[in-house]
Amino acid sequence: MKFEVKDMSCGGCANAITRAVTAIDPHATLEIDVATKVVKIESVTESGKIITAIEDAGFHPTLLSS
Ligand SMILES: [Cu+2]
Repeated sequence: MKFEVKDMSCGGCANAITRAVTAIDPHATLEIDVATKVVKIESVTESGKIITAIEDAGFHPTLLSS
């Protein structure tokens, strides 16, 4: 699935998002582009739970495609 996270501005944000997602799915793989603010996530976890995890880390993701 693919998200836009507009309030992700640096590598620290990217790390926080990676930690949040891998905390709920240790097998998730993330591909993050801070410049375009796009986060691609490979995970069997439903998108709603991924969104909640990223929001709990303090960010506001928008689902672009699932
Ligand atoms: Cu940051």
